[in-house]
Amino acid sequence: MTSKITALFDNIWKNYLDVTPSAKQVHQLLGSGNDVINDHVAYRTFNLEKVNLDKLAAHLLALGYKECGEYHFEAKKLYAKHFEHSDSTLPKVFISELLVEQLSEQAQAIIHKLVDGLDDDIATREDFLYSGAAWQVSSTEYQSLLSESEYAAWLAAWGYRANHFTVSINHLENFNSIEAVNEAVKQGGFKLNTSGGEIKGDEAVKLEQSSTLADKAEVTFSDKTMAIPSCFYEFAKRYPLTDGQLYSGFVAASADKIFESTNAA
Ligand code: OOG
Ligand code: NI
Repeated sequence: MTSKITALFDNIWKNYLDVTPSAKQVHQLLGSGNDVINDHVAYRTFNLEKVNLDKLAAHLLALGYKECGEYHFEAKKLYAKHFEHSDSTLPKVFISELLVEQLSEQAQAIIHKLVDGLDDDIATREDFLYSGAAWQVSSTEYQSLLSESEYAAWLAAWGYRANHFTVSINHLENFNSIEAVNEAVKQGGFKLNTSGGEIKGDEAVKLEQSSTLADKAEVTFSDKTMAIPSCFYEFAKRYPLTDGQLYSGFVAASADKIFESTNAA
């Protein structure tokens, strides 16, 4: 089972690096051998039957992951869950879905057109979590979604791939604090997401997080090719609860700001 999971995350990581070259450099900058462990990987989707959160989660549940927490983001019109594996060296997975029915009629029409064209069983395919966008979207549809929901636009352009990987600061040998990680990343020439401050959360909520601003990569829209924000890299430091175990959940107020790492700079 573990080798199947390792192979899955290897594929997801390669597919992520295709559009996030900075992640490889940041990985090298922070790591000193085999100490770069992924705290979590994140996915985005629409809450439409064919591709909803549960369809993505099915891939993880089949590999022994368990559902562990749920989160609501009212302003961004999102719902999310996170999944954990009993093997704590495996990354947690955070999956959010856009509540499509809460968008304008125009945005809903674009999104339904994308998803309606997909095969009914698309989400069950073995490579679904690293398959990208199987639909055709035009740059005007992208811009139209962008004016209403950055999340919807990102998802229309990039589809099913990891939105980000996350370095577990707890496991790094050369770094102990999120401040030191942030300094090294900035010194390396990479920009951080400053929405809500560079550091989201604190010891009181048992989780500190920061992230790069997404790279830019070319998307082949149906009418033209254009470089837009792709994916980002996150850094997380977890603190122990009173039982000595590291907090394993997410913090909605922090996540709300992490979503903004794919905003255009
Ligand atoms: C997910 C944002 C939330 C976290 O660690 O709080 C998140 C996203 O940007 O899709 O990953
Ligand atoms: Ni994250």
